[in-house]
Amino acid sequence: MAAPTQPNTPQQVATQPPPETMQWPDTPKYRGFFAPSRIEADVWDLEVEGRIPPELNGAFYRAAADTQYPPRFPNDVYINGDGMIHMVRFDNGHADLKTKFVRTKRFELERAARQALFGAYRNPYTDDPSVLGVDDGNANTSIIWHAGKLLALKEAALPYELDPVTLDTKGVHDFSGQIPGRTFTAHPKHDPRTGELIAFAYNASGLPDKQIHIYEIAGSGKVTRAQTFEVPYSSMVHDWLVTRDHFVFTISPMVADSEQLRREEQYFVWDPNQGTYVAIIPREEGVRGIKWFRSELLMETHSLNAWTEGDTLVADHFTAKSGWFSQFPNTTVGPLPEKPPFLHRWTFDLTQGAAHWDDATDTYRSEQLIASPGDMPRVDPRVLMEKNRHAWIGGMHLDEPKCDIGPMGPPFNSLIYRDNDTGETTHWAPGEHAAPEEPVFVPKSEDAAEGEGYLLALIGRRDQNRHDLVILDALDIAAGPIATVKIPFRLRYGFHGTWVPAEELQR
Ligand code: V55
Ligand code: FE
Repeated sequence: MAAPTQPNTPQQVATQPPPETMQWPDTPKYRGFFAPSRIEADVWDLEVEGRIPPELNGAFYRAAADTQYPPRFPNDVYINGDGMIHMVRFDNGHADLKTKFVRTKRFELERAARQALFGAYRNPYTDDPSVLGVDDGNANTSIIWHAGKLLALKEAALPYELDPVTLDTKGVHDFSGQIPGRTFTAHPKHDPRTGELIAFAYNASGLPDKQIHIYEIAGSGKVTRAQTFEVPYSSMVHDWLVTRDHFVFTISPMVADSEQLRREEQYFVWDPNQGTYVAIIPREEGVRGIKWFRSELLMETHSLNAWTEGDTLVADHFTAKSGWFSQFPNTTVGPLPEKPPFLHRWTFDLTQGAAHWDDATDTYRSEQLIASPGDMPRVDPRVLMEKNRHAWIGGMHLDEPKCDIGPMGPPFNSLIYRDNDTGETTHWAPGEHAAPEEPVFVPKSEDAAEGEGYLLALIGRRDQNRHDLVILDALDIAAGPIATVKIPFRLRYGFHGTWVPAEELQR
């Protein structure tokens, strides 16, 4: 085991005096464009270059980690920041901005104390004794709309429900007590045919454990099925793949261990000797029909889409041949370089696979789909779980200059489109001082063909210390924005978002 970067014990942490000045750590992720923004604002009628399509009526929501107080550990992971929601409401050619922190229990307690009380990411042993046992959810990773509710998600805790108009926090959403655990993924999938939300939870006990729970939640909010299966080791399971007929989990050795948590602050440690496994679970039969495969050592970052055709399962996702060392640098074998994620297509023969991971073999095909590294993929949500034609990603396009103001944030210089029928890609780059964040697809109308619609993405204008929200023709992103909505200040760069049509909001 590598030496922890910041050894500590709960006692040491608890006796730290409260900070006398309000100051961010002097590290790159708290400096310049990457410093917390913390601005809660209403800006009506944002300046627009070009013309917002009048049929674009609804709200773009996005979750970010915008730290309220200096962390108790200067090397705290970025993803431990407080949930901040960015909303741009589109109304008949106009765009209004609202930003607000999620009032989590943690946020409210820390605000009252005027300092951080929660310690390292998911590590209760590093929290101030005054908050022991308090839910540490920070609702900073994604935001979804389900059963008429706006939910801000963090995989380490349960969702928080927000008012979709005011962004006021309504409280923790535990699905009316229908799910047993303390956690819920930030990457549930909407089944476009049934309106169901298909979700999972790992480490649902609140500490490292080897169970994964799968939930099927009806459009009404009723949990119709909950199942549990076991994995070879406890590790980060950030995203997954869902087809109409199967659930696919990539289990990578970014492992979590309770003993380690007591000894050091970091929740995850990369153990390359443990290997990578893939679990495929038939949706109808359930976990009894689980099949295990082996993979070369890698980590899935985010999934694009997957589908089942007879005995073949196709899974398109970003995988990196390393752990996520920028967040969790400890490994069991000393320093290792972090490798970027690339979009890969995995093809499985479902007649293969083993009932137990010990017997699994490496019997699938893997092919790289896009030459440039990237992440934050999107398909038209109406074709999720079946074969899609169109795909969009954030990418580091090899032919474009790297954003020259770094090093933090999504390392993208472009939005990239890929046609699944021809394999061709096109892209749009916002300029060398700018970095796009995750794109969100909005169909032109409910019955528009797949891909007919708009691609919305926040662009960090790093030289101007502010953001733009661009609207691109999703099938012609190379043409550049149809409209650029100018945000007059800097948002802290964020993660995942969604679009909710006006008709849904009014219901
Ligand atoms: C990720 C993000 C998280 C998290 C765990 O992108 C993994 C991966 C933003 O929070 O808590
Ligand atoms: Fe994610």
